[in-house]
Amino acid sequence: MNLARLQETFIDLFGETPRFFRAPGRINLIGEHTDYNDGFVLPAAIDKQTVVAACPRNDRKVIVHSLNFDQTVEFDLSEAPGKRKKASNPSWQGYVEGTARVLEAEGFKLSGANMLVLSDITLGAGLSSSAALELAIGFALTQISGHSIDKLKLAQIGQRAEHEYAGTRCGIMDQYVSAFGKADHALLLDCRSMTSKSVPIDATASSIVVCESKVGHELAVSEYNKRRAECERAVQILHKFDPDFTSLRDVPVEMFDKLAPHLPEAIRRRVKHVVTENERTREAALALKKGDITKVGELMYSSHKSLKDDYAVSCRELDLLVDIARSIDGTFGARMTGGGFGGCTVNIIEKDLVEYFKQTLGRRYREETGIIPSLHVVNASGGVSEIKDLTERKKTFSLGMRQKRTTLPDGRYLLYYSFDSEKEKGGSSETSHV
Ligand code: GAF
Repeated sequence: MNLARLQETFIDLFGETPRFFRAPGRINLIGEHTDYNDGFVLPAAIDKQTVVAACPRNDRKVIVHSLNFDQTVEFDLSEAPGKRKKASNPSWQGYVEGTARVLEAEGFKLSGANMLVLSDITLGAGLSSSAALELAIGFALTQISGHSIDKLKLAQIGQRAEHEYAGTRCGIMDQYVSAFGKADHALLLDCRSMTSKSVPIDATASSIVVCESKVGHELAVSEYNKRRAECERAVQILHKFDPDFTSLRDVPVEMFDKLAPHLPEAIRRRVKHVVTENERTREAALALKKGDITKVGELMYSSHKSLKDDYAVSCRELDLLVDIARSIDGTFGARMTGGGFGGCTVNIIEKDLVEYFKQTLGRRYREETGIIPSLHVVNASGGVSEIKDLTERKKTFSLGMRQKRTTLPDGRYLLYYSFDSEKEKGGSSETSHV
């Protein structure tokens, strides 16, 4: 679906001409599970995004229709939020209602709104579809209510919505990069000072390829929160040895080596990952700046190993994707990206060998697992914005995507999607198989 069609659909549903807002998903080159430890991350916003068409209403009702889910969410800002999540609420309601409620709690008085949402970020694939939704909704609501909002504030509001309404105690990385992303650049974000430096990504010789494993795990949120709690416990223990340790960011690798025997086994491994990952991330940013992609790739492999062995957030499918990628000519580096337990890998591939890489990885992953992965080249893009340019509005850049999932007895789930644009073109829809 293109934006002109989205506009027509909005007019059919709500009888008015909307304004358009967009916020991107992200990949993270390196720096995983370091953001909530005040550490360093190196993500890039990507050219996959969530678009929100929006108009203000005269009352305080917010009505949001998702074209991806073909579901509508409705709530009234003049009424207190429901205390308990209702089982009948769509899964994405928390992100939308949470963002609106937190905006109000932070002093942004909102008008009611009619909104239509369309995203081409695969949901639940580790590409930060939830942060993109929070940012696009938050930006749309503030703009149509006549407020200006600082992008850092918007990112923090999205993060708070995720904590309080979706139950994930996430860090700031996803919302920050969805707000501040820059075309052709990654951001080296210092999650303590909340400042970032943009690092150019030279796309002349290599490409970033995302590979969606099409698996996830029901336990991803609880395991994520558990890792965060383990890091907090580690800080409590280490603080006794040095009162300057207020987060794992403060622990240098040499100090970790000395203090490691004082930590319980599982916690020791979590800390090892975080302190070494912070070092790798700063090194990778320097290497990227110098155009040393071979070095960036080596650091990505080390990051994956650390996430697998010490942080224990990988899974069989992600490990397999990284192992296969590593054996293919033209691969500089590969690693899981995002929270883990499924989702996707990010790969840096020699530009001329991208098609070969996609075919080989796709075929071999399917042979081993029976699942057809989704592979796509992504480009670093800009952060949240209003789409004002009429020509951009007419441009086709967004796929309507419907998604279903099947939960397996062991708690893993498989994602199935179909793309409207493929159907429109008469092509076949894409599914995963076991
Ligand atoms: C998820 C979270 F939302 C981020 O804050 C970050 O912690 C990431 O997992 C792991 O690096 O995407």
